[in-house]
Order: sequence, then structure tokens, then C-alpha cells
Amino acid sequence: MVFFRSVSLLTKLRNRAVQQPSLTNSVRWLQIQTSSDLDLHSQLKELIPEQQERLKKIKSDYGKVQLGNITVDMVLGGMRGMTGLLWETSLLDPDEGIRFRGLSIPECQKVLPAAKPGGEPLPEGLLWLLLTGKVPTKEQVDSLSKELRSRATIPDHVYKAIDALPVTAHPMTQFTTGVMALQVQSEFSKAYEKGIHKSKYWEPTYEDCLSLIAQVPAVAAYVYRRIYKNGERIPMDDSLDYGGNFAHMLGFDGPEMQELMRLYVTIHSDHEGGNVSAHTGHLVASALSDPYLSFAAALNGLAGPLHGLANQEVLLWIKSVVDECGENITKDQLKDYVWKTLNSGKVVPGFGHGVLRKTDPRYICQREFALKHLPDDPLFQLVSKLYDVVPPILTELGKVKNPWPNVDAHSGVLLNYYGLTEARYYTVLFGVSRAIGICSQLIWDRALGLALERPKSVTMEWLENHCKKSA
Ligand code: NMX
Ligand code: MLT
Repeated sequence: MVFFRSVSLLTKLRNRAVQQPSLTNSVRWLQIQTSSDLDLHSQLKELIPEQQERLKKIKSDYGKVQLGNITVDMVLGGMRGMTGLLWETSLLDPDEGIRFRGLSIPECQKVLPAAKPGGEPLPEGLLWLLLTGKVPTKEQVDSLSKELRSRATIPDHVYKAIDALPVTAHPMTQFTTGVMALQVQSEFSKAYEKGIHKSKYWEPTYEDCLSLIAQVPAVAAYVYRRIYKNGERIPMDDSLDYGGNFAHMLGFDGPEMQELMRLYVTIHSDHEGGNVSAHTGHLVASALSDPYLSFAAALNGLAGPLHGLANQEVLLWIKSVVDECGENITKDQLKDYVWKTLNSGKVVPGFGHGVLRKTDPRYICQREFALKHLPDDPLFQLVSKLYDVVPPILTELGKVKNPWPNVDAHSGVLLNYYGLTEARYYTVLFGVSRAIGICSQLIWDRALGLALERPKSVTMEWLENHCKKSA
């Protein structure tokens, strides 16, 4: 990964198209957008044939090249380290963290259009980047914002489906129910029923994905308003962008909360393909299930405490620390609390990762946001203390591969500071963001004609016999 490290270089390249043969595979065709075409669909239509050819050539030239050895440990260890998926929109490096089409988070913060100069990236810009590999202009992002607003109306039956659940149902259950209720509008399902040719699959998938991305903030906001604000819905504001509107529909109109939401939605969107939610979405979609079915499945994976629910768990855990020891807890008291958590057989939420081996850059950019906007907040200071206290303890345990904080260790205190204090709701925010990454790749799954996912499984007996024979 050498290219585009330097954002100044990137900026210099801004006004001319750049085809970079030296880029790594995932970003070989990253370009700075120069076309003035405001239509994302036609941009994509132009890109698809060249990427189809590229994949065909990879298959024919390298189809038999080995990518590594599969060991018994990998099979028993949740397939860690096993390369087994194609995922074009982002790539995760264990030390450096995520790159979206080759761009790191700080690079995205510099080059993606913002609502105001120097502000946080607009998630619509990231969507354009994930789909096309090109950094869009502000005009293109504005046009995409407008298109998403035009697709954002929620059919009434969706609210009714959510209302059928007890208000005490977990927010993720209510959100996923809303997404499932949206499924009846699937263009892909209708087209498939009518017998659409497989070369055209990506077109109704694109329609579904854009509508789904457009609609999830309103569904999510309804879940929040239903549970915590007596069901009073706040209509969309046509003057606002995607992230700003989401904050607005939740009931937060402060400019800093809107900036936080833009950053939040951008950084949680995509984390390559192997994480539980993305992988689930991709797996279900590989059966040609439509984007609504696939994304609802992904959300059910995100709702697990080792994955997206960890953001809820972190804030609840931090609040339990404060309840027991107060906000001005010393580092020694904090160490005792961490040990107490570990000794009771629980994990320390927000720390560790299946792939990352350093502090998550998504944690770092949220920390920078906090240092800029809420440096004196007591819970932020507690999060900072945890950064000092937890990693040495996890290291001392001897088995934890990554003792450093992940994205979830920080998000809750930022939301809490701006008044979004209901921790049980936090995973829904993560889910809204993840629609952008999962749907972007899903469009490419269909455009590239990726295969039904069906790995081989074996029994313990099979493993024993196989290993004895090979010993
Ligand atoms: N606290 C306590 N123990 C931990 C932690 C932690 N934060 N992280 C890992 N371990 C344990 C893990 O449970 C396992 O123990 P055992 O062998 O007894 O089963 C051992 O260390 C080895 O695990 P790793 O190989 O380091 O981690 P793995 O890849 O299996 O799991 C996580 C990754 C993220 C599930 C794990 O680090 C964890 O449970 N973290 C806390 C929950 C969390 O923050 N999840 C959010 C991840 C990010 N996201 O948004 O999805
Ligand atoms: C994610 O964002 O999906 C999490 O960090 C988990 C992962 O990448 O495995």
C-alpha cells in the first residue's frame, strides 16, 4: 500500500483522471472524479464491463494460484486468517486499519466533500467512492444527497410492522423488522420473478440498494422516537444531507451532533468482507436473496455482543464503572474494575479485534473529534484512562491477540455527550451506516456475477482420520 499515502499528492491529482497501474489490487482503478456527470448509475454502468473483464482475466490467468494453507486451527478458530472472500469496497490491514477503495480514514477526511469547509466527510461521498472507486466532487455528492432524499419515503405498513412489536423489544429487533417490511418493495425480487437475464441483475439490485440506503435512517429514527420519544416522528429536512438529516430525524439539530453523525456513518460503513455482518449479508445475497433480505440478515449478525452490540455494551459498562466508583475514578480503581470484569468470565467490551493488531483508526478519529469538541467531558476522560489501563491487563492475560481499543470503545461517549444517551439504541446507528458498505459490495457482487457461497464442512471424525493419515 504505497499509493495515495500522501494526501497532498492526491489533492494535486484532483483535477485529472488517474489510472494507476501501480496501485494494489483493490484500488488499481481508483480515480479522482473529473467527469461532471452527476448520475451515479451511469458512472457505474461505464465501470462494470472493465471490471468484469478484469475478473475474467484473474480467473483465467491465476485461477490455480494458491493463496495459503488451511490448517485445523483455522477451521476450529472461526476461519481467522483464511482468505476466502472477494470484497472490492475496502481492505483491512491488521496494523494500519481500514482503507476505503485505497483511502485511509484521515485521507477520506481530507478529500471527501464535507458539509462545510474542513468538516467531516459526507457519507454520500463515501458511498460514491465505495461504488465507483472515484473521489466525487461536491456537486456529485449534492446530487446523490438529493436522489437519496427522493427515495426516502417510508410506506405506512413499515411503521405498522414495527408497531406490532412490544415497545420494549430491543431496538435492533425493531429496526430489522422495519427493514424486512421494506422488502415488499424489492425491484430485484420482482424482476427475478419476471425472469430477468442474469447479465442485468445488477440494475434492480442497484435500485434496491439505493432505496434501502435512503430509507434506513428514517426507519431507524422511527425506532428511536417510538421507544424513547412517545412515537413522535420528525419529518426529513430537504435542506439537509444524509448524516445531518439522520441526526435531525432522531431529534438532534445541533451542528456538532450533525457533524458527529456524518463522521459516525462514514467510519462504520465498511470493514472489508469477513466481519460477521458483511459476511452474512454477502452469504445470504449469494443465494440471490434480494438486498433487503440480505441486509436484514446482516443486521441480525451485527446485533451480537461480540460484534456491533459491543457499542451498547461499552457505554453500559462505562456507566456501571461510574455508578460503582464515580467519575473521578483513579487508575488503580479502574484496574481493579477491569480485573473484576475479567474474573467474572466477561470480556472487556470495546477492546480486541479479529483482524486488527493496533489501535483501530476509527477509535483514533473519534478520539480526535472528542479532543476538539468535548475535551473536558468526564466520560471522555474515563475512556482516555481506559486506553492506558486496559491494554496492559489484556496483554497480561496472555491469550488476547489484540489488547487495543476498537471502534466501539469510543462511539458511546460521543453520542452520550450530545444527548443520545440510550445505549441500547447504539447498534441501530451502526446498522444504518453498514447499509452503505454492504449494499455497495452487493451491487458489485451482482455486476461481477459472484458465486453462490458454499464452503465444505467436515466432522471431528473426518478431521481425526485425515490428520492421522497425513501425520
Ligand atoms: N476482553 C477479554 N477477553 C478477550 C478480549 C477482551 N476484550 N478480547 C479477546 N479476549 C479473549 C477471547 O475471548 C479469547 O478467549 P478464549 O480463548 O478463552 O475464548 C482469547 O482472548 C483470544 O481471542 P482473540 O483471538 O484475541 O480474539 P477473537 O478474534 O477471538 O475475538 C473479539 C475478537 C472482538 C470478538 C474479542 O476481542 C472480544 O470479545 N472483544 C470484546 C467485544 C468487542 O469489543 N467486540 C467489538 C468488535 C468490533 N466490532 O464492532 O465488531
Ligand atoms: C467491524 O467493523 O465489522 C468490526 O470491526 C469487526 C470486524 O471487522 O471483524
